[in-house]
Amino acid sequence: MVGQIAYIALGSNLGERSETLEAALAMLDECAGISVLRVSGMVQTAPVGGPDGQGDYLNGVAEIEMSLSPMELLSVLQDIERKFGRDRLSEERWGERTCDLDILLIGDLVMDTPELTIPHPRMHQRKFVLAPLNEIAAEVVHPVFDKTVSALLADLN
Ligand code: A4P
Ligand code: MG
Repeated sequence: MVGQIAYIALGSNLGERSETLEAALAMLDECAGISVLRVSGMVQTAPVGGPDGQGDYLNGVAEIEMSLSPMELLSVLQDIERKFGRDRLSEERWGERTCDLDILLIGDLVMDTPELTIPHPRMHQRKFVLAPLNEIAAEVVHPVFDKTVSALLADLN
């Protein structure tokens, strides 16, 4: 495949978290036009924002190669989330969820539309994203801040 490299954040804080994320990665790799190249370790993290009382997350990051458009990738990710029973209409913002798949980076693309903002607008503020991303993409440069992932993580610490 001649494609673009993208990074996907995975999160789950409901149900069988580890099994869910493994299955989501397998589904992603099965999609036409997507290959999962590398996956970080999955780390347990305390919930950031959202209502009180939700459980800890498992978070990780995957590197993929893809020949899809950004919107096609978003719709593939949302299809997978739905297979794990996510129902956005009944969810609170930042509330608990079985499977959250967010696009962090797509090459050095910068875009901001109502449906899709790339790079992910909160990735640089979040250790639960930057720590696993740093494991597999420390030298990748954030195209808006013009800093590597490892530098963004150092700024947070
Ligand atoms: N959207 C825009 N840009 C993107 C993008 N780059 N990737 C739109 C994916 N989606 C993007 O997403 C809401 C809408 O964002 C989508 O319809 C899409 O068109 P969503 O997944 O339905 O909702 P969400 O994830 O709850 O919202 P949001 O605001 O993206 O949440 P965050 O900021 O991702 O935070 N704490 C820990 N420890 N670990 C976590 O994983 N996650 C969140 C969610 C909060 N606290 C957490 C964690
Ligand atoms: Mg999301």
